[in-house]
Amino acid sequence: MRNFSQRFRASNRSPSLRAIQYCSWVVLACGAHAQISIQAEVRDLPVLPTPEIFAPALKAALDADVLFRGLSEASGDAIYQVPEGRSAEAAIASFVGIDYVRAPKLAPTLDTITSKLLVMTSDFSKLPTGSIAGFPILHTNLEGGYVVLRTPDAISPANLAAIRSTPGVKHVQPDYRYQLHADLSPNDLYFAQADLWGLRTIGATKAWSKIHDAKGIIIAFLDTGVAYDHPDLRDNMWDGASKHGFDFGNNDSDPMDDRGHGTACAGIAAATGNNERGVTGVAWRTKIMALKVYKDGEDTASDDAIIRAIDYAIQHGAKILNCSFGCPNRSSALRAAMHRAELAGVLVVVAAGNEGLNLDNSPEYPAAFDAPNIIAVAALEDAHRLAPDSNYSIQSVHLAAPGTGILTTHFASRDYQQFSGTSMAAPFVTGAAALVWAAYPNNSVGETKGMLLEHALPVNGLAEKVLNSGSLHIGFLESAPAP
Ligand SMILES: [Ca+2]
Ligand SMILES: [Ca+2]
Repeated sequence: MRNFSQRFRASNRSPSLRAIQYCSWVVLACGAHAQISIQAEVRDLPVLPTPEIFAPALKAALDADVLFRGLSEASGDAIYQVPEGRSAEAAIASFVGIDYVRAPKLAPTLDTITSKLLVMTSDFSKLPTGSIAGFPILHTNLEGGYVVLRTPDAISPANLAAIRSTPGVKHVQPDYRYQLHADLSPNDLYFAQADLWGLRTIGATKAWSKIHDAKGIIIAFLDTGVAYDHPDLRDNMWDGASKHGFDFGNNDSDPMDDRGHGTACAGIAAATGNNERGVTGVAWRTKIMALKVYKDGEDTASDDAIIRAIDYAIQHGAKILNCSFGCPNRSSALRAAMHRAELAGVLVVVAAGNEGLNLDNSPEYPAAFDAPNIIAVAALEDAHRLAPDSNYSIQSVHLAAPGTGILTTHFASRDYQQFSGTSMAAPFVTGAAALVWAAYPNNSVGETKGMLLEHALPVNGLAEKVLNSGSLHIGFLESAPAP
């Protein structure tokens, strides 16, 4: 599993810089004011540097002869480069109170720099048409409240300032990249040897005694696509479009899975149940909307693709969005899309991620958004323990669900395989939410989320790891009203 910061982690050979593994500046615009902060990861230092510590350094850096190279595609960080002919140490010495890590040999390559900016506005009519500050507008997202600008791989501070000061511009941000929380290596256990421990752990058989179908509930999977012709999925595909969804990664109408992740997630929540075949989802009958947000072969998705998928889901009646991606940067554009989902009564289930991190210290979005319609999910290794590589947080991860050795639908063979990770845990909650809504159709999004959290089973191994120390349990549905 790749980690964002590893892409930038320095192998810095300067002894004076050895302590700092990674450091870069983050530039965000808030309203009319540019707010500048710094991110750093430091090894072997007793105290982590904070943005406050770096603030004087930044002022000095901006005054110093250091080049602004552009915005990192992966993290959205602004990247500065020490010019040739000037030693990194000398440049660092001119910054007050900071060791600057990015020596010339670590200059960003093209693939780390974004060539797109999201320019948010509260009034499209005030924005110029065609281009902003000379940069062409690629497209306009009315629901999203932004236009996408094509910029060169390196954008100068003057050009950035020109964009920001253009009439109608409220906020400028990179088109952030979201890392798929995938561990796509299946562990090759065949169906006959597998058991569906996850479904038992969440009390599914109890719930099913009263309710097992959620026929009217549309679940959107924002993922690598879905193998909509899989024999255990095809009867549950949403039929609102010819190909059961849309491909926002490649901008085509066919969201066929090219990697298997989305197909695995869909099977856990919504594989057809009681059809004498394969596995069953938490909900036996429901509607799977396939929203591919990754370009074929890629495992990062852009803000823009994700936001367009969210608005598509809202417009086409989805009740639940299942998301398995994360990014350490807080995107205002994505936060606004989550709010539109909330207003539409849409629940967003998010995998907490697989780096073994405490998200209280290393927030990752969308999991860490403080949004009333988001449920973030950690992964269980067994009924009593968190999986070692599951992220956790007592503030922003709501509950845990089975996420190790989960047998589900496989895209390539149109057969079945086991997968692990928080991506597998999230769709248990997604399927559970579909059943809750089928049983209580008048629930608000807050009521459905509340029922899932309230009935989570307290587990000792989850103390201090997730809110309420609980794991998903839907046994309470056995006393739901008759469908
Ligand atoms: Ca496609
Ligand atoms: Ca089945």
